[in-house]
Amino acid sequence: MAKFKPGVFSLALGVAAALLLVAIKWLGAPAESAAVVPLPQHLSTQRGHFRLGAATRLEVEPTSQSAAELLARRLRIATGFALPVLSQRSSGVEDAGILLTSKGAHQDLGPEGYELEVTPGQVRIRATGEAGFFYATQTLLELLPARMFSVHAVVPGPWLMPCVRVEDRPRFTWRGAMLDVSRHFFTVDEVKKFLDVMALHKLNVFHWHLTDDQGWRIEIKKYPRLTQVGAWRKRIGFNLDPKSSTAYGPDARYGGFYTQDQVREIVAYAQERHITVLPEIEMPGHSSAALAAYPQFSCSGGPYTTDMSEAVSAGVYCAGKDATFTFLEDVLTEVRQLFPGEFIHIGGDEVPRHNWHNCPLCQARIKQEGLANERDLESYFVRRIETFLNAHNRRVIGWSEIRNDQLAPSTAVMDWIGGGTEAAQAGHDVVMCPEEYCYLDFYQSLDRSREPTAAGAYLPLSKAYAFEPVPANLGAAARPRILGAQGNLWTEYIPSASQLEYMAFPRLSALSEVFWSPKPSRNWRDFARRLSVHEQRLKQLDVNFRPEAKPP
Ligand code: TNX
Repeated sequence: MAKFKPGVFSLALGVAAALLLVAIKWLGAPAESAAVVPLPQHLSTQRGHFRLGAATRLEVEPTSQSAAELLARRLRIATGFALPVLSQRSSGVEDAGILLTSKGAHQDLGPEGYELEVTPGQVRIRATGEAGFFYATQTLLELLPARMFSVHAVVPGPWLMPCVRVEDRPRFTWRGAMLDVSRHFFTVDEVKKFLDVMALHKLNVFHWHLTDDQGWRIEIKKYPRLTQVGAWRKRIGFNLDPKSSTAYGPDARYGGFYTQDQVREIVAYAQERHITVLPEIEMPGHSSAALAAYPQFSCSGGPYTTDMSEAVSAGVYCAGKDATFTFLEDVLTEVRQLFPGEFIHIGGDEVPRHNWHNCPLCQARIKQEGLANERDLESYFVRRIETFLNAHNRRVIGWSEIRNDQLAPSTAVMDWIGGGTEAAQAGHDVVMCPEEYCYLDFYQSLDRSREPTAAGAYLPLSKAYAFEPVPANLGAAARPRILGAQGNLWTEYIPSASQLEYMAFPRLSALSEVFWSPKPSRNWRDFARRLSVHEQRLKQLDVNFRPEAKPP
């Protein structure tokens, strides 16, 4: 047997290391240099780089124009380059450019899919529609160095992208994030920043929880008291430090609201980023703010208040008065005109039905409609609103509790405490957001002393990443009914935008991958590697994320 010779061994090791270095250089960018979140369906890294420079041109056709213009605007902030966006016919094909074309795009990419090929001479994006072009540009940005996401000033290059071939399309069509602006108010600019970060994660539904017991946040012209009274409370509440928020009016009341012009501005801003805004108007429960303004639509006639420090029961509309339905239909008429999406969310969770038990008008309604009890009255309430919205070509979506045997076939259920499987089996579309995986108001650590006060439970990043939206007990035939899923940000304990970002990221980054990427590609270690790069992007974007990844 040959004797072990340390000199020969270290020589061999040295040669091997040198060969490896040469191989890496020869093969071009190592696979590690592409750290896209959410992970694309297929991504392979090739040799070499594309260098973005002041002379790079963007070549477009009408369907890719808007994505290219947004990209050019974004690139300009960090690079200082004013890249021209030119229609394909007017520019030479040989230019070292970024081409966004539908020519040769596979039809099976679907409306949101894209192909992206980066070679040293050209970046070629193919898609069949506007959303696909937009998502390609989000991936392209993530191929550039993280400092590309600088929001402040021009920073030094070089701007190299590794050569890659990407073929990508989402797993689910509903990839959402819910923001509760009732418990605490967030400004238009804060909402826009949230939308920007959503778009980077290829999320496409912004569920805007606009009304609840503690605040009504959307201007309704026909009922001005909703915002004059319902948008404000005496103090911050929830035992929070009054200084933890800046949402105070000139009279020191706490709260705020969006004018209809501001709502339109946000809807348009979201639309440009391929995000549908889903408005939620809570009913019949969670309605104290509306009832503080218009107590006549409650059973008792009030008083109600938005101020949690006073002992008033949670609000519920009176289901016995026709005037209640006229009021809600008027509100929904204005809401419908502001939001172009297919769905309107009508809440429906946690209805305090005991009020109805003691109300003569509700009891008369039960009798007159041949209903068995208050649970049936709740279904009647949903059905009446459903009929109204369906007649105006809108579909209804509501929380778990709205599920009953008589739901309109087009109504969708948002599962937070179960019922998703049953609803899907009964033929309803379903969006999954079970509390234990999707509630971003839960603690991120078991060491609560080092965390801001949060809702009681615990949802670590790794658990969010392990979420599976399709319920295990759902038969294959009903699986397509699961439209997708979303992360929910309830804000009882989140009084500022920076804390909102701390709770949302990176757990929403993990969820975005659950919603977008193929299930078999889910790999925690690989995600953790990409997250260390992604966190640098979030940092550049001034997002106050909770650091989770080890430095690269
Ligand atoms: C339950 S989730 C609620 C919200 C709270 C949340 C706190 C749902 C439909 N209703 O009103 O904010 O728990 O985690």
